[in-house]
Amino acid sequence: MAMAGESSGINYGDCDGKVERKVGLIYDETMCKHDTPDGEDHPECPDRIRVIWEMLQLAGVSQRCVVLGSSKAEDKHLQLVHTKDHVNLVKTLSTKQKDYRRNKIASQLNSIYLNGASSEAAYLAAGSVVKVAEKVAQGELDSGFAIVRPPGHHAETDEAMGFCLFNNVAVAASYLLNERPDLGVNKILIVDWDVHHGNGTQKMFWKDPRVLFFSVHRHEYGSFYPAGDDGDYDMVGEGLGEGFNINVPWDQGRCGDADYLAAWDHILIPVAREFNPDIILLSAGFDAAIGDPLGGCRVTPYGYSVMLKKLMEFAHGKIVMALEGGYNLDSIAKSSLACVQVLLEDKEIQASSEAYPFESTWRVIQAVRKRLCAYWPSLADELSWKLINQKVPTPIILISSSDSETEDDAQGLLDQMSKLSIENHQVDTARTSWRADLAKVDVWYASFGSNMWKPRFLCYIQGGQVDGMKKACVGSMDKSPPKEIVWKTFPHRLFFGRESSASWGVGGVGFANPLANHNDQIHMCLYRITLEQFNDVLCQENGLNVDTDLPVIDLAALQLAENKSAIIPEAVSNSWYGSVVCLGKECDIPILTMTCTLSVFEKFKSGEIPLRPPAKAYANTFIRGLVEGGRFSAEEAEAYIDKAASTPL
Ligand code: Q9C
Ligand code: ZN
Repeated sequence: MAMAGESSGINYGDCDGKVERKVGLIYDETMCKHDTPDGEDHPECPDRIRVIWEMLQLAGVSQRCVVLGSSKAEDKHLQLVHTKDHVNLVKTLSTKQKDYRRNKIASQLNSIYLNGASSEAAYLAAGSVVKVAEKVAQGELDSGFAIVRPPGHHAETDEAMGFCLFNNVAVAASYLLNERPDLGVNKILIVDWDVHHGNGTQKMFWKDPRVLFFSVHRHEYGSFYPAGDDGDYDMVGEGLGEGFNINVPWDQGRCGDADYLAAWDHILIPVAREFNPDIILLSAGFDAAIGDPLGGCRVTPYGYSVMLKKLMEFAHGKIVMALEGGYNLDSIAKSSLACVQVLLEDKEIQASSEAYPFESTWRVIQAVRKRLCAYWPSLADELSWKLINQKVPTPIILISSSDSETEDDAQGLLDQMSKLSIENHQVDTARTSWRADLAKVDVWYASFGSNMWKPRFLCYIQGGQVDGMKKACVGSMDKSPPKEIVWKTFPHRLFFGRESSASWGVGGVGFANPLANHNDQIHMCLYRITLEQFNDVLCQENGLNVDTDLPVIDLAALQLAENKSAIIPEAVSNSWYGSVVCLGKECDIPILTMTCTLSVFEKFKSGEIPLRPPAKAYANTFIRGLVEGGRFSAEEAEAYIDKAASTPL
């Protein structure tokens, strides 16, 4: 029997018989003892690593990993990146009698607290990252996650700061390069996705071409912690290390999956391909996560999982994750779980949770590419106009967006609107031209609800109202009927929810999980219509006016949906059918469906939004669709609905 503590990861293989990747984990309750001396609340709290560990256990994921005991760092390894004085300072914090001295030291440092357990925790945090890194480099593990605190990336050679005592990741990198030539690690990529700049790590490898340091962080022109110019994009390294330091400094604080993935796709991934690292160390702070009280950004667990997955194509997947920041307990637990699932290679990466990068994101990405293209030729090409203009704001959206929480936003909105009236001419041109363009492109609209009944769907094309509907549809501008109809099944989950809807009254209506799952099956009726018509259907489904100046889904958005499998156009992002999911292709034409966004799906799942059996009239229409389409007998159709309505998500 496996003992608690050292090594429980036995490779049973999964049901397909393929052997799982060996993923190492280190967690040690001793690191929870580092706390504020007076018991005051602090965001960098002991529960941070506890909740992560508990989540991995609850999800049954830690049981599939190789769990290692923690280790204390050796002084000589710490001194590869820190001064002797700094190491001694942290070491001598430990003795009980020195409360007063500890508080005095802490008060002289920037954003540091200390108690009697801080020293031991700092030694364990650094030593644990070293241990995982050694085992991954050695090949004993495929990858690993050191769930440690205190964090490390702000700690400088001779100074603790920003909740960090030793620079855990830097110690591990330096250990591999300088102490273990036998392991053959000559090039290390350090990726720092903590929302703060990894100032300590940057300085430690500033002139070292063996370490490519990449940090993406809030910067806001030097006002965000740690304030100053260090995190700017023109800090590229010096001497032999010139070009081996890459900063992506966000200039505003609301970045999410789309922004981070844009930085991945257009900076980090092409550079990583050129650099070709032997191993990747990940300063995995989760304070850019949605809900983080310090970060303010909006990266979802899905976003983190995609960022990580994209890194796994390098260094034979040798990735060492080390926890840095992250202060929303729920967010860091979920994000960590998503990442470990990726390391175990058992998570399907599907769908997206956000529409488009901010305009400022493209500005930053372009500035970084320009500054670094001399060192990394893959950054030299100009980004296409189409790519950076994929945002589709219309005046209607801006007004209906519930997102204008700050004065800043309100001002931005006003600015945009005044611009619109000045540039009215342009808007008029757009109004007349987009329809003609999109009328030339065909898509399959895949319906899974009442629209499977053709007469009901035709209300969205020709206008009108069938039996059971509480209100009429205006129809599309182009009233031509669908060119073709086919039926197919897809691996998505059908469910019914909401208290009531405008079209059907009291009771649920149909949704599909925006994410695919091979255990699920949904029946869909595919109508071949033009992209212009699809826009009008999407607007009607979401209660928007079809007479918009700009399309909700233009060609660039269609392209994006095809690549990313799902997008959330801003115009419908707050509506029930706010996510457009691309299910694949049929005869080389993209199949699009519309359903709720992933975040709304999560609310259905948690019960925050009610699951409800379908409204009577809705169910009847739904059944007629399946029966008249030749898919099912009436009994089978009813059973299909009953099952979807009674199985929990
Ligand atoms: N006005 C990490 O995430 N904030 N450190 C201090 C002072 C410090 C964050 C604000 C934030 C440190 C590892
Ligand atoms: Zn941070």
